[in-house]
Amino acid sequence: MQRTLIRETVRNVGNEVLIKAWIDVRRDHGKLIFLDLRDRSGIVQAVVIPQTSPEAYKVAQELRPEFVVEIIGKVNQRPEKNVNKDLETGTVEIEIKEIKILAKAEALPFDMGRADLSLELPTLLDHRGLTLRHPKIRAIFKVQAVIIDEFRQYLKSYDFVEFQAPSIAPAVAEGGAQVFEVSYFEHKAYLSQSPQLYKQIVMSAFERVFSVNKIFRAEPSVTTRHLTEVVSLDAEMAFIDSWEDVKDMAENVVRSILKRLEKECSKELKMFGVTIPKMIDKTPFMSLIEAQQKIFENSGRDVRNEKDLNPEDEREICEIVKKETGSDFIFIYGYPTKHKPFYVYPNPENPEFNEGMDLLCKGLEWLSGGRRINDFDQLMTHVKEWKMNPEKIKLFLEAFRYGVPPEGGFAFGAERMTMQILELQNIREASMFPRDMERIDERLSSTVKQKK
Ligand code: AMO
Repeated sequence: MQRTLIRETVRNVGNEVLIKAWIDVRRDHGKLIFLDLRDRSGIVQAVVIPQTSPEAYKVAQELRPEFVVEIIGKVNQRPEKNVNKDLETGTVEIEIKEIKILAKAEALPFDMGRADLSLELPTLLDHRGLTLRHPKIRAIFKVQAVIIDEFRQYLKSYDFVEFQAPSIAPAVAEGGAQVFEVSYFEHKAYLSQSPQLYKQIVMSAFERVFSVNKIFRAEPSVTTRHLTEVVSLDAEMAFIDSWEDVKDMAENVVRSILKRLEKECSKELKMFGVTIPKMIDKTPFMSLIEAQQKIFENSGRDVRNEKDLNPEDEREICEIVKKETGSDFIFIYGYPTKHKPFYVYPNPENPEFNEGMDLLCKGLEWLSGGRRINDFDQLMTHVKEWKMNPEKIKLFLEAFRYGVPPEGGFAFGAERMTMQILELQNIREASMFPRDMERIDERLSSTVKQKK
């Protein structure tokens, strides 16, 4: 007999089916045993009746959650009053005839059979091998997979070519001290902070490129929005007229991701009780200076001379924009040139500020990007001013020595986007195996304690 997936049971009323699944929940009602069966497609309720299936009843008595079974049973329509509206298969019930155990499971360390898995974050992550099986946890990563896939699909449809950037780099792309040094034979090397310089090199050959890469940031603090290993969705495009072309492409990518999530992940969004953030027809944008002025006028907080927005500023400006326009998104552009990486294009009319941009959503930065310097001489001036060693980036510089069109690009973190769309409290929930200062699967803090 061919296997029937659980979501197909509703189309098999009256038929005998073979189901291969995990036991999600077992309820022993004395006379009857109810089993919620779970496979990749969903959950269905099944019942074992001792009078009609004594053998199966005997097996059902020893079952526990997470046992893996193969069952043969008949799909029955449930009477109207027993329909479970919360379950996709809530109109049917499987009457089990035979059960075969494929794998046993030990008693679970916690209850996994509820709609919400209400565990403390460390427990959730320490038991990832198990908690990942919970439908609500899997929903997070289904959403993330759709985000990444739509990023790819959309850019491919606009002629962008995918490439793979290396993870071991000879130099620091973004500046700053947030890098992991690796012991690379006799040499100094770093885990890549960003595929930035590589995507610019590859763009100079292909015009339009993107990558889905891991990036590594030695973020020295423990926050709810930072990881040390991030899935970075990067794009770069040539022949732009201004940074606004980059902004528009970034906006279109995000818009198409949101649309696809609405279409394909309505079940997952419902599980989290969330709706997609509102992206209006044209996402508003303003300069950093304008944003700081608005914050000052709104709350009297004077951040007008700061070089960037801090998390509180990001929250406040998003609230102001939401009130004024209804948009959950805002682009902020024009950061102080000196405080950003050397490759960002300075505004020709006011070179103290650059043509870099960030996209914020409901108080959180999703994306960074902007126009880059494409003129070789201008780039070399920046390399000197930023006190960089040109030898370390000679591959990059060579590309620009030989003609690169006006260009720009952007990147966003898949986890940040997932976290915020599902309104998760902590970015670690949006990373399957998160890396942070305290965790590389094992908890570093507890390991350190054990060693003492
Ligand atoms: P930036 O450093 O702003 O820009 O990173 C781009 C996006 O990556 C995500 N991100 C992170 N997510 C979680 N934890 C972190 N530690 C973390 N660091 C970054 C954020 C952020 O908006 N080269 C530029 C991009 C470009 O200009 O194309 C860059 O790396 O969502």
